Amino acid sequence: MSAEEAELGKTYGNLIGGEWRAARGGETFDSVNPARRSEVVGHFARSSRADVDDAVSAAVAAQPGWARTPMPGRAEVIDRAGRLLAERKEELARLMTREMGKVLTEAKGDVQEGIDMAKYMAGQGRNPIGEVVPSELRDKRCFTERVPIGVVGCISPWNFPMAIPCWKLMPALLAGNAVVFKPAEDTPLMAIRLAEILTEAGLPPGVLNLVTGFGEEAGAPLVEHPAIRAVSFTGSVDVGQQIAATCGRLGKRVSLELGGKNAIVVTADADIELAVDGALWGGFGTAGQRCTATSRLIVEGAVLESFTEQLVARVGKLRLGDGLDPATDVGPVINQSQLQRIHSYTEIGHQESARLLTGGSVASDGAFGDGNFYRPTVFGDVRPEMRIAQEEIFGPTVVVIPAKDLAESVRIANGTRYGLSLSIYTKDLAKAFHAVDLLESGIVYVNAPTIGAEIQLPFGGTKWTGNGHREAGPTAFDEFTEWKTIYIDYSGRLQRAQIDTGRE
Ligand code: UN1
Repeated sequence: MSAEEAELGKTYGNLIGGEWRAARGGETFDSVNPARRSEVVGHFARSSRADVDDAVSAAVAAQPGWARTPMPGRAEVIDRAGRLLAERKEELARLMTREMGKVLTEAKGDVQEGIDMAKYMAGQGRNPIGEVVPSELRDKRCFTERVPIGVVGCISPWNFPMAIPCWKLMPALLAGNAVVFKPAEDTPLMAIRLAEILTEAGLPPGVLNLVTGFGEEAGAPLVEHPAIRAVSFTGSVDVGQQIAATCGRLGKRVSLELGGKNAIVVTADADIELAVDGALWGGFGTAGQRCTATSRLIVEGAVLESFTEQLVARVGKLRLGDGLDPATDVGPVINQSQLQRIHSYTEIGHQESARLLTGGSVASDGAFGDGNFYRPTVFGDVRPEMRIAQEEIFGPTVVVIPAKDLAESVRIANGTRYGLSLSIYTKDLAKAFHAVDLLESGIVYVNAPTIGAEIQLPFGGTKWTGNGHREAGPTAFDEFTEWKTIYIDYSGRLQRAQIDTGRE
């Protein structure tokens, strides 16, 4: 047994007030390797309301002291965490591939995104946190300051088990909040590793608390807890709606990063080979399990045949397998219920009379049988209103939708309830800028696929994708801070704003 294998199958607790503890109910659940379900990655605390209550109490106790730590001091902790992530990048990435399934190069990219966020946030720790603004009165100074919200809840998805927790935790902590973190039940070990690293980096006990478990049992009590002042959630539209409703009722701030039905528009003048490269990476990278995954290809008639032919030939050559095998292009999907859901969309595509061009089945022969493998799938002859062209599949399935010109392509691209990431392939500068103007999404790419966001820019989407917030980039603090406006009058007399200003 390798040292890496010896790490598997251990039992882990929650992090509460700086201590690792089992769930109060004593129950656990397993995280298994999606490429080999017989391999148990670990046993994790199955938390319930009582554990959430403990975690929130620890956070409430720790938050004022953390908020009083100077921001550059808080930034030092994030900086050290970034260094530890970098030192352990390979080891963490390998563990991530075992727990989540993505191929090793992508798992390294996921850890790198966390490292990038740490570096960026550490730098932000010495940036201005407000502005001095002129007053209309003499001898009066006005300024603003960003202050922490208090205790915040972060609920993260399984598809980016290191990057997305870093997007949430690092700005939340740097801003001076205490956090209760509930990671997705499919990837608890990555969350535990991140919590260990932040602890080792010097985060005081109780500033970050981690509860593992399921949405209804641990996530819902976290969202409902009266001491949680803001919730940051990335996941499905259905759960996002429930969280938003609860937060609306309880008067809490909520930021949502939900689904996508992202598209690449391929114009007649595009570099077709480049567009096929983009469609392959955007559609089948991470087995299509990114919010930003390219799931629609909107192709102008003149290049439809050549584009589709090249795409299908290349998809047919993608190698499905264990993400730890360097020969693998497409890894497994996260769990069996997702596997069934992805296949149900193939059935829907058939019912809708779309044409299956390749894939369309669960791979179950030989070693595939122990994992959750779906063959990379392409549907042609797809009309924009079909369910396979409207609903998020979150798997290795793409649809090709014919369009006659740019105006129609843009209409189709904008014609879903989502607005995360849209792209255009063209050599025509004017078309590229028209697309930038007209595409209704938080992120637009030109001559690149819909995936590949960098952490120093805002990330998020319009319409059902979100509720107006953006993660990462200079906007990262908006989610996790309140603005405080301060007026200081040193005139020594009563000065009335709007009135004592010398105006009639
Ligand atoms: C997600 O799909 O949930 O832009 C996040 C990208 C990655 C992040 C994706 N940097 O594809």
